Amino acid sequence: MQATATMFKNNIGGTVTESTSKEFFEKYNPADKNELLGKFPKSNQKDLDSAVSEAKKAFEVWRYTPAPKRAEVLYRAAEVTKDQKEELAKILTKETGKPIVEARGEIQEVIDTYLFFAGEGRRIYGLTGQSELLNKSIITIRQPIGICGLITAWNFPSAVPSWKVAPALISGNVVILKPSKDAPISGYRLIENLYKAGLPKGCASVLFGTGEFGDLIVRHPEIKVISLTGSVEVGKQIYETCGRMLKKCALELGGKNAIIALEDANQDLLLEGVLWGAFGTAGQRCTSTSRLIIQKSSWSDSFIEKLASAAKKLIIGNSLNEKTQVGPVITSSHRDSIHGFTERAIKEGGKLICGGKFLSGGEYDKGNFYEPTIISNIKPNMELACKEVFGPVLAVIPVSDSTEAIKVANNVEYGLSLSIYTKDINLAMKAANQFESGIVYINAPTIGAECGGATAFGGWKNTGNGTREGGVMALDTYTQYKTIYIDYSDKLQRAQID
Ligand code: UN1
Repeated sequence: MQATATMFKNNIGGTVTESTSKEFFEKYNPADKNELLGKFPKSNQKDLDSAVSEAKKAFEVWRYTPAPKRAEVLYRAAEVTKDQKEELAKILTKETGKPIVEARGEIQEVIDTYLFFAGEGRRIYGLTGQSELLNKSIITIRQPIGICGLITAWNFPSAVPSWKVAPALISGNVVILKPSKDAPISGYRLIENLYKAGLPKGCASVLFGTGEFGDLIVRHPEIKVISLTGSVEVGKQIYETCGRMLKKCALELGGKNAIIALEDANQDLLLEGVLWGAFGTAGQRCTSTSRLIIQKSSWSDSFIEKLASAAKKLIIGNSLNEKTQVGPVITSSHRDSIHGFTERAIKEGGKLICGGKFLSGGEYDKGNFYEPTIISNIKPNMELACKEVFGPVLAVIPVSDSTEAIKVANNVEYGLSLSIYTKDINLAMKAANQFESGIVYINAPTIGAECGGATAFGGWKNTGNGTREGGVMALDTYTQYKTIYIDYSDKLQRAQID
Protein backbone atom coordinates (compact mmCIF):
# COMPACT_ATOMS: atom_id res chain seq x y z
CA MET A 1 0.00 0.00 0.00
CA GLN A 2 1.25 3.50 -0.84
CA ALA A 3 2.12 5.85 2.00
CA THR A 4 0.11 8.83 0.80
CA ALA A 5 -3.12 8.08 -0.95
CA THR A 6 -5.08 10.84 -2.67
CA MET A 7 -8.04 11.68 -0.48
CA PHE A 8 -11.00 12.46 -2.69
CA LYS A 9 -13.81 14.76 -1.61
CA ASN A 10 -17.31 15.07 -2.97
CA ASN A 11 -18.16 17.82 -5.43
CA ILE A 12 -21.38 19.37 -4.23
CA GLY A 13 -22.88 21.73 -6.76
CA GLY A 14 -19.47 22.76 -8.11
CA THR A 15 -17.70 23.08 -4.75
CA VAL A 16 -15.26 20.47 -3.52
CA THR A 17 -16.72 19.55 -0.16
CA GLU A 18 -15.51 17.34 2.66
CA SER A 19 -17.96 14.62 3.63
CA THR A 20 -19.34 14.71 7.15
CA SER A 21 -18.76 10.95 7.24
CA LYS A 22 -15.57 9.66 8.79
CA GLU A 23 -15.73 6.40 6.88
CA PHE A 24 -13.80 5.76 3.68
CA PHE A 25 -13.32 3.14 1.00
CA GLU A 26 -10.22 2.50 -1.05
CA LYS A 27 -9.81 1.87 -4.73
CA TYR A 28 -6.92 -0.14 -6.19
CA ASN A 29 -5.79 -0.69 -9.77
CA PRO A 30 -7.13 -4.13 -10.83
CA ALA A 31 -3.94 -4.70 -12.86
CA ASP A 32 -1.74 -3.92 -9.86
CA LYS A 33 -3.18 -4.52 -6.44
CA ASN A 34 -0.34 -2.52 -4.87
CA GLU A 35 -1.40 0.67 -6.58
CA LEU A 36 -3.88 2.54 -4.44
CA LEU A 37 -5.70 5.04 -6.65
CA GLY A 38 -7.41 6.92 -3.86
CA LYS A 39 -9.48 7.00 -0.70
CA PHE A 40 -13.10 8.08 -1.00
CA PRO A 41 -15.70 9.06 1.59
CA LYS A 42 -18.68 6.82 2.27
CA SER A 43 -21.11 9.71 1.95
CA ASN A 44 -24.14 9.91 4.22
CA GLN A 45 -27.60 11.47 4.53
CA LYS A 46 -26.19 14.86 5.57
CA ASP A 47 -23.97 15.04 2.49
CA LEU A 48 -26.90 14.08 0.30
CA ASP A 49 -29.17 16.67 1.90
CA SER A 50 -26.70 19.44 1.13
CA ALA A 51 -26.39 18.30 -2.50
CA VAL A 52 -30.19 18.21 -2.74
CA SER A 53 -30.53 21.69 -1.28
CA GLU A 54 -28.00 23.11 -3.81
CA ALA A 55 -29.74 21.22 -6.61
CA LYS A 56 -33.17 22.60 -5.65
CA LYS A 57 -31.95 26.18 -5.85
CA ALA A 58 -30.15 25.60 -9.14
CA PHE A 59 -33.17 23.87 -10.69
CA GLU A 60 -35.30 27.00 -10.37
CA VAL A 61 -32.93 28.83 -12.75
CA TRP A 62 -31.73 26.00 -15.00
CA ARG A 63 -35.23 24.74 -15.79
CA TYR A 64 -36.10 28.14 -17.34
CA THR A 65 -32.77 28.62 -19.13
CA PRO A 66 -33.48 28.24 -22.86
CA ALA A 67 -32.48 24.76 -24.01
CA PRO A 68 -30.16 26.07 -26.78
CA LYS A 69 -28.30 27.97 -24.02
CA ARG A 70 -28.12 24.81 -21.91
CA ALA A 71 -26.72 23.12 -25.00
CA GLU A 72 -23.78 25.53 -25.08
CA VAL A 73 -22.53 23.94 -21.84
CA LEU A 74 -22.62 20.50 -23.44
CA TYR A 75 -20.84 21.72 -26.56
CA ARG A 76 -18.10 23.19 -24.38
CA ALA A 77 -18.00 20.03 -22.24
CA ALA A 78 -17.30 18.07 -25.43
CA GLU A 79 -14.35 20.39 -26.10
CA VAL A 80 -13.03 20.14 -22.53
CA THR A 81 -13.28 16.34 -22.72
CA LYS A 82 -11.52 16.29 -26.08
CA ASP A 83 -8.64 18.34 -24.66
CA GLN A 84 -8.24 15.86 -21.78
CA LYS A 85 -8.89 12.71 -23.82
CA GLU A 86 -5.56 11.02 -23.18
CA GLU A 87 -5.47 11.86 -19.48
CA LEU A 88 -9.05 10.71 -18.92
CA ALA A 89 -8.44 7.50 -20.87
CA LYS A 90 -5.47 6.71 -18.62
CA ILE A 91 -7.50 7.29 -15.46
CA LEU A 92 -10.25 5.06 -16.84
CA THR A 93 -7.76 2.32 -17.70
CA LYS A 94 -6.24 2.39 -14.22
CA GLU A 95 -9.64 2.25 -12.56
CA THR A 96 -11.21 -0.48 -14.66
CA GLY A 97 -8.33 -2.41 -16.21
CA LYS A 98 -9.83 -1.68 -19.63
CA PRO A 99 -7.19 -1.63 -22.41
CA ILE A 100 -6.09 1.92 -23.19
CA VAL A 101 -7.29 1.65 -26.79
CA GLU A 102 -10.81 0.84 -25.54
CA ALA A 103 -10.60 3.57 -22.90
CA ARG A 104 -9.92 6.16 -25.59
CA GLY A 105 -12.99 4.87 -27.41
CA GLU A 106 -15.05 5.30 -24.27
CA ILE A 107 -13.95 8.92 -23.83
CA GLN A 108 -14.85 9.51 -27.47
CA GLU A 109 -18.31 8.15 -26.65
CA VAL A 110 -18.66 10.82 -23.94
CA ILE A 111 -17.78 13.50 -26.52
CA ASP A 112 -20.27 12.07 -29.03
CA THR A 113 -22.97 11.87 -26.37
CA TYR A 114 -22.48 15.52 -25.41
CA LEU A 115 -22.58 16.61 -29.06
CA PHE A 116 -25.72 14.61 -29.75
CA PHE A 117 -27.65 15.95 -26.76
CA ALA A 118 -26.36 19.48 -27.33
CA GLY A 119 -28.02 19.19 -30.75
CA GLU A 120 -31.23 18.06 -29.03
CA GLY A 121 -31.21 21.42 -27.23
CA ARG A 122 -32.52 22.90 -30.48
CA ARG A 123 -35.31 20.33 -30.68
CA ILE A 124 -36.83 18.63 -27.59
CA TYR A 125 -39.97 18.48 -29.68
CA GLY A 126 -43.50 18.33 -28.34
CA LEU A 127 -46.75 17.80 -30.26
CA THR A 128 -49.41 20.05 -31.70
CA GLY A 129 -52.92 18.61 -31.50
CA GLN A 130 -56.21 19.46 -33.20
CA SER A 131 -58.99 20.89 -31.07
CA GLU A 132 -62.59 19.78 -31.37
CA LEU A 133 -63.62 23.41 -31.00
CA LEU A 134 -63.33 26.60 -33.04
CA ASN A 135 -60.55 29.06 -32.24
CA LYS A 136 -58.71 26.78 -29.93
CA SER A 137 -55.20 25.29 -30.14
CA ILE A 138 -53.54 22.52 -28.22
CA ILE A 139 -49.82 22.09 -27.76
CA THR A 140 -47.97 19.50 -25.74
CA ILE A 141 -44.49 20.35 -24.49
CA ARG A 142 -41.82 18.40 -22.63
CA GLN A 143 -40.66 19.83 -19.32
CA PRO A 144 -37.96 18.79 -16.85
CA ILE A 145 -38.86 16.83 -13.74
CA GLY A 146 -36.36 18.02 -11.15
CA ILE A 147 -33.47 16.38 -9.35
CA CYS A 148 -32.27 13.16 -10.97
CA GLY A 149 -30.32 10.57 -8.97
CA LEU A 150 -27.89 8.75 -11.25
CA ILE A 151 -26.33 5.50 -10.05
CA THR A 152 -23.76 3.99 -12.38
CA ALA A 153 -21.67 0.87 -12.86
CA TRP A 154 -17.88 0.56 -12.96
CA ASN A 155 -17.43 -1.00 -16.40
CA PHE A 156 -18.21 2.17 -18.39
CA PRO A 157 -17.42 4.77 -15.73
CA SER A 158 -17.33 7.72 -18.15
CA ALA A 159 -19.68 6.84 -21.01
CA VAL A 160 -22.59 5.56 -18.92
CA PRO A 161 -22.70 8.63 -16.61
CA SER A 162 -22.63 10.82 -19.74
CA TRP A 163 -25.61 8.90 -21.19
CA LYS A 164 -27.58 9.96 -18.13
CA VAL A 165 -26.15 13.39 -17.34
CA ALA A 166 -26.43 14.79 -20.89
CA PRO A 167 -30.14 14.08 -21.55
CA ALA A 168 -31.02 15.06 -17.97
CA LEU A 169 -29.28 18.43 -18.16
CA ILE A 170 -30.33 19.32 -21.69
CA SER A 171 -33.96 18.85 -20.66
CA GLY A 172 -33.52 21.27 -17.76
CA ASN A 173 -33.07 18.87 -14.85
CA VAL A 174 -30.30 18.91 -12.27
CA VAL A 175 -28.32 15.80 -11.33
CA ILE A 176 -26.69 13.98 -8.43
CA LEU A 177 -24.28 11.26 -9.54
CA LYS A 178 -23.08 8.34 -7.46
CA PRO A 179 -20.33 6.62 -9.42
CA SER A 180 -19.53 3.00 -8.65
CA LYS A 181 -17.13 2.49 -5.75
CA ASP A 182 -15.10 0.28 -8.12
CA ALA A 183 -14.42 3.16 -10.56
CA PRO A 184 -15.15 6.45 -8.80
CA ILE A 185 -12.63 8.86 -10.37
CA SER A 186 -13.95 8.97 -13.95
CA GLY A 187 -17.42 10.06 -12.79
CA TYR A 188 -15.86 12.68 -10.55
CA ARG A 189 -13.90 14.13 -13.48
CA LEU A 190 -17.00 14.10 -15.65
CA ILE A 191 -18.86 16.43 -13.27
CA GLU A 192 -15.79 18.58 -12.67
CA ASN A 193 -15.46 19.07 -16.42
CA LEU A 194 -19.08 20.15 -16.78
CA TYR A 195 -18.29 23.01 -14.40
CA LYS A 196 -15.16 23.79 -16.44
CA ALA A 197 -17.53 24.03 -19.39
CA GLY A 198 -19.63 26.65 -17.61
CA LEU A 199 -22.39 24.64 -15.93
CA PRO A 200 -24.04 26.96 -13.35
CA LYS A 201 -23.35 26.13 -9.71
CA GLY A 202 -25.64 23.59 -8.11
CA CYS A 203 -26.77 21.87 -11.32
CA ALA A 204 -24.64 18.76 -10.76
CA SER A 205 -23.05 17.01 -7.81
CA VAL A 206 -20.96 13.88 -7.51
CA LEU A 207 -20.93 12.01 -4.21
CA PHE A 208 -18.95 8.88 -3.46
CA GLY A 209 -20.39 5.93 -1.63
CA THR A 210 -21.30 2.28 -1.53
CA GLY A 211 -24.63 0.61 -2.22
CA GLU A 212 -26.04 1.87 1.08
CA PHE A 213 -25.57 5.44 -0.10
CA GLY A 214 -27.24 4.56 -3.40
CA ASP A 215 -30.24 3.47 -1.35
CA LEU A 216 -30.38 6.89 0.37
CA ILE A 217 -30.49 8.54 -3.06
CA VAL A 218 -33.33 6.29 -4.19
CA ARG A 219 -35.34 6.99 -1.02
CA HIS A 220 -34.80 10.75 -0.94
CA PRO A 221 -38.23 12.35 -1.43
CA GLU A 222 -36.81 15.39 -3.26
CA ILE A 223 -35.09 13.25 -5.88
CA LYS A 224 -37.71 12.68 -8.54
CA VAL A 225 -35.98 10.49 -11.13
CA ILE A 226 -33.69 7.52 -10.61
CA SER A 227 -31.55 6.08 -13.37
CA LEU A 228 -29.54 2.96 -12.61
CA THR A 229 -27.03 0.92 -14.57
CA GLY A 230 -26.35 -2.17 -12.49
CA SER A 231 -27.42 -5.70 -11.68
CA VAL A 232 -30.89 -7.23 -11.94
CA GLU A 233 -30.90 -7.83 -8.19
CA VAL A 234 -30.25 -4.16 -7.35
CA GLY A 235 -32.56 -3.04 -10.16
CA LYS A 236 -35.47 -4.98 -8.67
CA GLN A 237 -34.95 -3.46 -5.22
CA ILE A 238 -34.73 0.05 -6.63
CA TYR A 239 -37.78 -0.41 -8.85
CA GLU A 240 -39.77 -1.56 -5.85
CA THR A 241 -38.82 1.52 -3.81
CA CYS A 242 -39.49 3.83 -6.76
CA GLY A 243 -42.83 2.11 -7.29
CA ARG A 244 -43.90 2.76 -3.72
CA MET A 245 -42.83 6.41 -4.01
CA LEU A 246 -44.27 6.81 -7.55
CA LYS A 247 -40.85 7.90 -8.70
CA LYS A 248 -39.76 7.75 -12.33
CA CYS A 249 -37.14 5.03 -12.72
CA ALA A 250 -34.91 3.93 -15.60
CA LEU A 251 -33.14 0.59 -15.35
CA GLU A 252 -30.28 -0.73 -17.46
CA LEU A 253 -29.42 -4.18 -16.12
CA GLY A 254 -27.70 -7.37 -17.19
CA GLY A 255 -27.39 -9.37 -20.36
CA LYS A 256 -26.77 -12.88 -21.66
CA ASN A 257 -25.99 -11.97 -25.22
CA ALA A 258 -25.48 -14.41 -28.06
CA ILE A 259 -24.05 -14.66 -31.52
CA ILE A 260 -25.80 -17.13 -33.79
CA ALA A 261 -23.42 -18.58 -36.37
CA LEU A 262 -25.22 -20.21 -39.30
CA GLU A 263 -23.69 -22.65 -41.76
CA ASP A 264 -23.31 -20.02 -44.52
CA ALA A 265 -21.61 -17.42 -42.27
CA ASN A 266 -18.43 -15.66 -43.37
CA GLN A 267 -16.08 -17.56 -41.06
CA ASP A 268 -13.28 -14.97 -40.96
CA LEU A 269 -15.70 -12.22 -40.04
CA LEU A 270 -17.32 -14.49 -37.48
CA LEU A 271 -14.00 -15.34 -35.84
CA GLU A 272 -13.06 -11.70 -35.38
CA GLY A 273 -16.55 -10.86 -34.16
CA VAL A 274 -16.69 -13.63 -31.54
CA LEU A 275 -13.19 -12.84 -30.25
CA TRP A 276 -13.97 -9.15 -29.83
CA GLY A 277 -17.50 -9.68 -28.52
CA ALA A 278 -16.52 -12.33 -25.95
CA PHE A 279 -13.10 -11.18 -24.78
CA GLY A 280 -13.05 -7.43 -25.40
CA THR A 281 -13.19 -5.58 -22.03
CA ALA A 282 -12.47 -9.05 -20.57
CA GLY A 283 -16.13 -9.90 -21.17
CA GLN A 284 -17.22 -7.26 -18.69
CA ARG A 285 -19.80 -5.39 -20.75
CA CYS A 286 -23.50 -5.84 -20.30
CA THR A 287 -23.42 -6.37 -24.07
CA SER A 288 -20.56 -8.93 -24.11
CA THR A 289 -21.03 -12.06 -26.20
CA SER A 290 -21.31 -14.86 -23.68
CA ARG A 291 -22.93 -17.48 -25.91
CA LEU A 292 -21.97 -18.74 -29.35
CA ILE A 293 -24.95 -20.61 -30.76
CA ILE A 294 -23.43 -22.48 -33.66
CA GLN A 295 -25.18 -24.52 -36.34
CA LYS A 296 -23.58 -27.96 -36.60
CA SER A 297 -21.87 -28.12 -39.98
CA SER A 298 -18.82 -29.45 -41.81
CA TRP A 299 -16.75 -26.59 -40.34
CA SER A 300 -18.25 -25.98 -36.90
CA ASP A 301 -15.79 -28.19 -34.96
CA SER A 302 -12.71 -26.87 -36.72
CA PHE A 303 -14.01 -23.33 -36.23
CA ILE A 304 -14.04 -23.81 -32.44
CA GLU A 305 -10.45 -25.03 -32.61
CA LYS A 306 -9.45 -21.97 -34.67
CA LEU A 307 -11.28 -19.73 -32.24
CA ALA A 308 -9.44 -21.29 -29.30
CA SER A 309 -6.05 -20.86 -30.90
CA ALA A 310 -6.87 -17.19 -31.64
CA ALA A 311 -8.07 -16.73 -28.03
CA LYS A 312 -4.80 -18.19 -26.75
CA LYS A 313 -2.87 -15.64 -28.80
CA LEU A 314 -4.66 -12.61 -27.31
CA ILE A 315 -2.25 -10.32 -25.50
CA ILE A 316 -3.24 -10.20 -21.85
CA GLY A 317 -1.67 -7.81 -19.39
CA ASN A 318 -1.48 -4.34 -17.94
CA SER A 319 -3.92 -2.28 -19.93
CA LEU A 320 -1.74 0.80 -20.15
CA ASN A 321 0.39 -1.17 -22.58
CA GLU A 322 -0.75 -0.18 -26.10
CA LYS A 323 -0.60 -3.79 -27.26
CA THR A 324 -2.78 -5.28 -24.51
CA GLN A 325 -6.00 -6.77 -25.83
CA VAL A 326 -7.43 -8.24 -22.63
CA GLY A 327 -6.95 -6.61 -19.23
CA PRO A 328 -7.68 -7.86 -15.71
CA VAL A 329 -11.15 -8.33 -14.27
CA ILE A 330 -12.31 -5.76 -11.77
CA THR A 331 -11.69 -7.44 -8.39
CA SER A 332 -10.30 -10.68 -7.06
CA SER A 333 -13.71 -11.68 -5.70
CA HIS A 334 -15.20 -11.10 -9.15
CA ARG A 335 -12.50 -13.35 -10.59
CA ASP A 336 -13.49 -16.03 -8.08
CA SER A 337 -17.09 -15.69 -9.16
CA ILE A 338 -16.13 -16.05 -12.86
CA HIS A 339 -14.08 -19.13 -12.06
CA GLY A 340 -17.01 -20.63 -10.19
CA PHE A 341 -19.06 -20.49 -13.42
CA THR A 342 -16.27 -22.29 -15.31
CA GLU A 343 -15.98 -25.02 -12.70
CA ARG A 344 -19.72 -25.63 -12.49
CA ALA A 345 -20.06 -25.68 -16.30
CA ILE A 346 -17.42 -28.41 -16.53
CA LYS A 347 -19.14 -30.36 -13.75
CA GLU A 348 -22.41 -30.11 -15.65
CA GLY A 349 -20.81 -31.69 -18.75
CA GLY A 350 -19.25 -28.73 -20.56
CA LYS A 351 -15.98 -29.34 -22.39
CA LEU A 352 -13.16 -26.92 -21.61
CA ILE A 353 -11.65 -25.90 -24.94
CA CYS A 354 -9.24 -23.25 -23.65
CA GLY A 355 -8.59 -21.04 -20.64
CA GLY A 356 -10.31 -21.71 -17.34
CA LYS A 357 -7.47 -20.57 -15.11
CA PHE A 358 -6.15 -17.61 -13.18
CA LEU A 359 -3.05 -16.22 -14.87
CA SER A 360 0.00 -16.22 -12.67
CA GLY A 361 3.70 -15.36 -12.74
CA GLY A 362 5.35 -12.00 -13.34
CA GLU A 363 2.97 -9.06 -13.63
CA TYR A 364 -0.02 -11.43 -13.55
CA ASP A 365 0.57 -12.02 -9.84
CA LYS A 366 -0.16 -8.34 -9.18
CA GLY A 367 -3.58 -8.28 -10.81
CA ASN A 368 -6.86 -10.15 -11.31
CA PHE A 369 -6.15 -11.81 -14.64
CA TYR A 370 -8.32 -14.61 -15.98
CA GLU A 371 -7.66 -16.56 -19.17
CA PRO A 372 -10.06 -16.12 -22.07
CA THR A 373 -12.13 -19.27 -21.70
CA ILE A 374 -14.20 -21.29 -24.16
CA ILE A 375 -16.46 -24.11 -22.99
CA SER A 376 -18.31 -26.19 -25.58
CA ASN A 377 -21.06 -28.85 -25.39
CA ILE A 378 -23.22 -26.46 -23.44
CA LYS A 379 -26.93 -27.31 -23.44
CA PRO A 380 -29.50 -24.47 -23.48
CA ASN A 381 -30.65 -25.09 -19.90
CA MET A 382 -27.24 -25.33 -18.23
CA GLU A 383 -26.20 -22.53 -15.89
CA LEU A 384 -23.55 -21.21 -18.30
CA ALA A 385 -26.16 -20.88 -21.04
CA CYS A 386 -28.53 -18.84 -18.87
CA LYS A 387 -26.75 -16.84 -16.14
CA GLU A 388 -24.69 -13.70 -16.61
CA VAL A 389 -20.98 -14.30 -15.90
CA PHE A 390 -19.62 -10.82 -16.70
CA GLY A 391 -16.20 -12.18 -17.56
CA PRO A 392 -14.18 -13.69 -20.41
CA VAL A 393 -16.06 -16.98 -20.60
CA LEU A 394 -17.80 -18.08 -23.79
CA ALA A 395 -20.39 -20.88 -23.81
CA VAL A 396 -20.62 -22.74 -27.12
CA ILE A 397 -24.08 -24.18 -27.75
CA PRO A 398 -24.46 -26.43 -30.83
CA VAL A 399 -27.82 -26.39 -32.65
CA SER A 400 -29.25 -28.04 -35.76
CA ASP A 401 -30.85 -25.18 -37.67
CA SER A 402 -31.80 -21.50 -37.62
CA THR A 403 -35.20 -22.13 -36.00
CA GLU A 404 -33.58 -23.90 -33.05
CA ALA A 405 -30.86 -21.22 -32.92
CA ILE A 406 -33.38 -18.39 -32.53
CA LYS A 407 -35.30 -20.36 -29.91
CA VAL A 408 -32.13 -20.95 -27.89
CA ALA A 409 -31.04 -17.31 -28.26
CA ASN A 410 -34.36 -16.22 -26.73
CA ASN A 411 -34.25 -18.86 -23.97
CA VAL A 412 -32.85 -16.54 -21.27
CA GLU A 413 -34.27 -14.06 -18.77
CA TYR A 414 -32.32 -11.20 -20.39
CA GLY A 415 -32.89 -9.39 -23.66
CA LEU A 416 -30.13 -6.92 -24.40
CA SER A 417 -28.13 -7.78 -27.53
CA LEU A 418 -28.42 -10.66 -30.02
CA SER A 419 -26.52 -11.17 -33.24
CA ILE A 420 -26.68 -13.42 -36.29
CA TYR A 421 -23.99 -14.22 -38.84
CA THR A 422 -25.41 -15.36 -42.18
CA LYS A 423 -25.34 -14.32 -45.83
CA ASP A 424 -29.04 -15.11 -46.19
CA ILE A 425 -30.87 -11.79 -45.90
CA ASN A 426 -34.23 -13.49 -45.38
CA LEU A 427 -32.93 -15.50 -42.43
CA ALA A 428 -31.17 -12.47 -40.97
CA MET A 429 -34.35 -10.39 -41.10
CA LYS A 430 -36.44 -13.27 -39.71
CA ALA A 431 -34.05 -13.50 -36.76
CA ALA A 432 -34.02 -9.71 -36.26
CA ASN A 433 -37.81 -9.83 -36.16
CA GLN A 434 -38.00 -12.77 -33.75
CA PHE A 435 -35.16 -11.88 -31.36
CA GLU A 436 -36.37 -10.91 -27.90
CA SER A 437 -33.81 -8.17 -27.39
CA GLY A 438 -33.50 -4.40 -27.47
CA ILE A 439 -30.49 -4.52 -29.79
CA VAL A 440 -29.84 -6.73 -32.82
CA TYR A 441 -26.68 -7.04 -34.90
CA ILE A 442 -26.39 -8.65 -38.31
CA ASN A 443 -22.88 -9.90 -39.14
CA ALA A 444 -21.35 -7.99 -36.23
CA PRO A 445 -20.76 -8.89 -32.57
CA THR A 446 -23.13 -8.00 -29.73
CA ILE A 447 -21.03 -5.09 -28.46
CA GLY A 448 -20.36 -1.62 -29.81
CA ALA A 449 -23.69 0.20 -29.58
CA GLU A 450 -23.38 3.84 -30.62
CA CYS A 451 -25.12 5.72 -27.86
CA GLY A 452 -23.69 9.04 -28.95
CA GLY A 453 -25.77 8.73 -32.08
CA ALA A 454 -29.48 8.78 -32.67
CA THR A 455 -29.89 5.23 -31.42
CA ALA A 456 -31.69 3.81 -28.43
CA PHE A 457 -29.74 1.59 -26.04
CA GLY A 458 -31.53 -0.78 -23.72
CA GLY A 459 -33.07 -4.19 -23.37
CA TRP A 460 -36.16 -6.30 -23.10
CA LYS A 461 -37.19 -8.72 -20.35
CA ASN A 462 -35.03 -8.62 -17.20
CA THR A 463 -32.50 -6.32 -18.83
CA GLY A 464 -34.57 -3.34 -17.81
CA ASN A 465 -37.96 -1.74 -17.49
CA GLY A 466 -38.35 -0.51 -21.04
CA THR A 467 -36.57 2.82 -20.76
CA ARG A 468 -33.80 3.70 -23.19
CA GLU A 469 -30.50 5.53 -23.06
CA GLY A 470 -28.98 7.28 -26.06
CA GLY A 471 -30.96 8.87 -28.82
CA VAL A 472 -34.07 11.00 -28.40
CA MET A 473 -35.76 8.16 -26.50
CA ALA A 474 -33.52 8.98 -23.53
CA LEU A 475 -35.48 12.21 -23.12
CA ASP A 476 -38.52 10.16 -22.09
CA THR A 477 -36.81 9.40 -18.77
CA TYR A 478 -35.98 13.01 -18.00
CA THR A 479 -39.05 14.90 -19.21
CA GLN A 480 -42.74 15.03 -18.44
CA TYR A 481 -45.45 16.25 -20.78
CA LYS A 482 -47.63 19.27 -20.31
CA THR A 483 -50.66 19.92 -22.53
CA ILE A 484 -51.55 23.58 -23.02
CA TYR A 485 -54.96 24.62 -24.38
CA ILE A 486 -55.19 28.10 -25.90
CA ASP A 487 -58.73 29.37 -26.40
CA TYR A 488 -58.89 32.48 -28.56
CA SER A 489 -62.67 32.65 -29.03
CA ASP A 490 -64.56 35.44 -27.24
CA LYS A 491 -67.04 33.34 -25.34
CA LEU A 492 -66.94 30.18 -23.25
CA GLN A 493 -66.85 27.08 -25.41
CA ARG A 494 -67.60 23.60 -24.17
CA ALA A 495 -66.25 20.41 -25.65
CA GLN A 496 -68.78 17.72 -26.59
CA ILE A 497 -67.82 15.64 -23.63
CA ASP A 498 -66.25 17.92 -21.04
C1 UN1 B 1 -22.46 -1.53 -20.74
O1 UN1 B 1 -21.75 -2.52 -20.72
O2 UN1 B 1 -23.05 -1.16 -19.71
O3 UN1 B 1 -22.47 -1.50 -26.76
C2 UN1 B 1 -22.62 -0.65 -21.92
C3 UN1 B 1 -21.44 -1.51 -26.09
C4 UN1 B 1 -21.01 -0.25 -25.38
C5 UN1 B 1 -21.87 0.00 -24.19
C6 UN1 B 1 -21.88 -1.08 -23.15
N1 UN1 B 1 -21.11 0.86 -26.28
O4 UN1 B 1 -20.76 -2.50 -25.99
